[in-house]
Amino acid sequence: MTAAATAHRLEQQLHARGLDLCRWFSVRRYNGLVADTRYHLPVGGASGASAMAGGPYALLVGNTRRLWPLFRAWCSQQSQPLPPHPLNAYVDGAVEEALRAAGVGDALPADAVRVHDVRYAHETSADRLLPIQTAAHAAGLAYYLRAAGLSVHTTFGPWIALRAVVLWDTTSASAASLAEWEEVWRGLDDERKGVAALPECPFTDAQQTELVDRANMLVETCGRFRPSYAGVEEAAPANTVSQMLSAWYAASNSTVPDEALHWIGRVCALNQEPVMAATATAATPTNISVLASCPAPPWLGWLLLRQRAAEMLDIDDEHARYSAEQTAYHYGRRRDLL
Ligand code: B12
Repeated sequence: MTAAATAHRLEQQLHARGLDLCRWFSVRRYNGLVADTRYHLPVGGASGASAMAGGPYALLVGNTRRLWPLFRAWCSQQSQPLPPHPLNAYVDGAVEEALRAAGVGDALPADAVRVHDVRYAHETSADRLLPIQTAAHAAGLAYYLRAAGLSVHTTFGPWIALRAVVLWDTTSASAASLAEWEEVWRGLDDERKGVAALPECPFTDAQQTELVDRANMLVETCGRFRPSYAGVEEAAPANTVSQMLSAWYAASNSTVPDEALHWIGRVCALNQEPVMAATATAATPTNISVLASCPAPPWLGWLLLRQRAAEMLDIDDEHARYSAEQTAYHYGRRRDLL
């Protein structure tokens, strides 16, 4: 298989597993954005020696809402109980399978450009943590509004997740293999205009201020909230969902769109007792009184931050936003939704 066909096949294989956002980026460009050398990626592969002038490139892998049904289907095929972090396990397996199917790992001859490492977004140990939002920025995939901790995509807005970075070793590659891959990467660079320039901020100054202020406030008020990584106890909810929504939108001088209100209601209710979930599942956009008594979950602010960002960018909710079930799982970690 030629290098171009291999690259194409890899992306196809990832896409088929719900990892539908793939972008190549220059490792040098990424390193150039990150002052802290602890987070730098090797420019030449495992040994760090540089073998290419402009490269190498790495492949950033992420997903939109498309992942959810495929992940659910995978869960239903697993023996119970599911692993402690089912989504991480799914992503690990999906990337490994895609690499195997594309034949880019150990199957390649020693003098070929080959994959030598995959850095997953969920690896948080000091020696493996990768600021993947910066990689997505370097790749032109999503603008990183650092002060609010948000990566936003042109089409999907904040409704994306970043999953992994695939690193290629070029150090022991033959000149022929190197030349072939350089051509692929050069082609990709030209083809995808986003890669040629860093993404521009899609928010106005006022919008940025709102998002950053909100994010800072959330860090102060729910700083203790650690949804998945540390297992720290969640802060107790102070308000009902309705009260919190009113306060947020009043402060933004806007009103929550009816359809978003319905969706938020469903997300919150799915995290409540089954009886509340059943009520909300049946709720229509005009029958959302259920929210008046539904206690605001501790993560609601983080969800509203994303919802506000999506509203500012005029994101097409129907095609971009996560389903209520997916959102409820990501934020509330209800394993019974799997
Ligand atoms: C640790 C972590 C958390 C922690 C702490 C978060 C924090 N911000 O401190 C906790 C558990 C609280 C958390 C919570 C959530 N998280 Co989180 N989290 C992470 C994780 C694993 C690492 C973040 C990190 O520590 N990075 C390292 C630091 C040093 O990087 P940095 O702050 O970006 O700093 C670098 C840049 O500033 C760069 N830099 C310097 N100058 C410049 C200049 C430019 C122009 C650029 C671009 C960069 C740049 O240099 C710095 C490094 O030296 C990432 C995945 C990952 N691997 O990145 C997900 C991630 C950031 N989380 C994510 C999400 C969605 C959440 C939650 C909403 C999840 C949830 N279920 O509720 C919540 C909400 C909290 C929030 N802040 O938004 C998503 C964000 C996706 C998106 N579209 O934006 C990520 C990317 C995971 C994913 N799979 O997609 N998270």
